[in-house]
Amino acid sequence: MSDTAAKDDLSTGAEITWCRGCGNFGILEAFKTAVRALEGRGVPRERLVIVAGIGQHAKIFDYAAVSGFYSLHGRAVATAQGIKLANPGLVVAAFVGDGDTMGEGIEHLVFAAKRNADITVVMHDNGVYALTTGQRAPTSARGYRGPSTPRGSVEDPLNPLVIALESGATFVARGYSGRKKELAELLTAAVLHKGFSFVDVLQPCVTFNNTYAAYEELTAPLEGGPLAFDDALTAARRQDRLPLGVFYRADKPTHEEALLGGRNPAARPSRDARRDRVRRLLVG
Ligand SMILES: Cc1ncc(C[n+]2csc(CCOP(=O)(O)OP(=O)(O)O)c2C)c(N)n1
Ligand code: SF4
Repeated sequence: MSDTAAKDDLSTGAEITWCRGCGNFGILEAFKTAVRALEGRGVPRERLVIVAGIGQHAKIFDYAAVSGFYSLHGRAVATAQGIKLANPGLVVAAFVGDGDTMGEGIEHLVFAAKRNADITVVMHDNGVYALTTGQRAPTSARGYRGPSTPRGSVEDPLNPLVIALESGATFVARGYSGRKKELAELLTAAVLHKGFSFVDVLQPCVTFNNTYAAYEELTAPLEGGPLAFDDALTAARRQDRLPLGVFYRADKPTHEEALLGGRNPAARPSRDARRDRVRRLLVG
């Protein structure tokens, strides 16, 4: 378990306000490792843009020295799509909460996956609305007790992997903040994937939903992944084990390719093209 963050070239100097032992530390560390791995794979950090929602997870934006955009609660996936469409030359990753993306912003996830937007969504899945002090989230287990469900939640949780698969995501993976090396590899592969990537990261919240013991017992590497679609769904539905790895991967044209046909709206036109435009304006 990691409960501090080392100072390095990707640190921002901002005071880290996560609780000691929070799973978000593991995600931050894995992301930094992934940024360095991506630089070795042709993705310089200057081309990388991160987007965050609002919540404990979103503070990763404050703690990782990468360009980006602090979005609204539930709107990080929509913002990430907008950035990618405005400049397809950028590599865009959204860090979202499970409350943020399985609740208020679930429609953005579904449609980004459906259209195969070429972005990566990393969901910090702590099964709770943590920043607002522990209310039940759409991913909270049946029986979860918090301020909004003092007698225990009477609802079953949503399954994020099944939603991503059924919506059309072309890269679907599950990681665990307690396995940082494997998580860094998953994040790297997700960002390199051309198309919509979804990584569900199991993230214990030591204050409101401490799942370390359960995850240590239940998580295990996924065997044989990536799997065929139906097998990926079956593996995603397992409750007796929580497999970790890439469940599904597919090649499909991206939304940006389909919509822009290779054009980059942010690219500066050539000198000749600019001169032609001025001539047309002046001469008609
Ligand atoms: C539109 C809107 N609705 C509600 C809120 C209040 N709010 C801020 S953070 C949060 C919960 C965050 O939970 P989650 O997305 O799971 O992130 P976590 O804090 O657990 O990382 C809520 C409801 C808000 N800021 N904006
Ligand atoms: S409340 Fe939970 S999610 Fe927030 S910093 Fe503390 S342990 Fe992490």
